[in-house]
Amino acid sequence: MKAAIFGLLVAALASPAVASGSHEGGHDEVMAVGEPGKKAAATQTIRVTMKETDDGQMIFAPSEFQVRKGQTVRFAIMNSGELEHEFVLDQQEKIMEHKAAMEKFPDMEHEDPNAIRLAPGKSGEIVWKFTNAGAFKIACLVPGHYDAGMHGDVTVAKK
Ligand SMILES: [Cu+2]
Repeated sequence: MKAAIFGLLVAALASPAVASGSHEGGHDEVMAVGEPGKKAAATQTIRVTMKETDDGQMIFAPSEFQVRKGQTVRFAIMNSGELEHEFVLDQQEKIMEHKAAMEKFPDMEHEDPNAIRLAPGKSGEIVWKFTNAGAFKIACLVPGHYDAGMHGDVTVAKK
């Protein structure tokens, strides 16, 4: 239900032409970045830490990732900061739509399979299958965090 509401908010922020289209629900939507993976199929675990730095930045460490098309990856994500953070994996365009929605509706919650929100000191995971080659992003879309440096790049090689 929350995901459905988020979909509507995103559609409302998009151009009118798109808003009348096929954005409702979102669960059956094919994502360019891939699809939820099966843990047993994961061939690699990538550990990612989310935190604030002493000089006022917010970061993912590491923030650059190389994977291959068809690969299933387990992201083991740890929030070692003092603020709540999230890890959202998507294509750049969707990240920016989502960022705008979060700035408008900061209390919005969502439960998408490509995202996880973690309280300070908590850890979690996303198992993801990359089905397309290309350049994708990870980002924290808590308002202000992206602009404080909280984003990274995922490059998916053809094979
Ligand atoms: Cu954050």
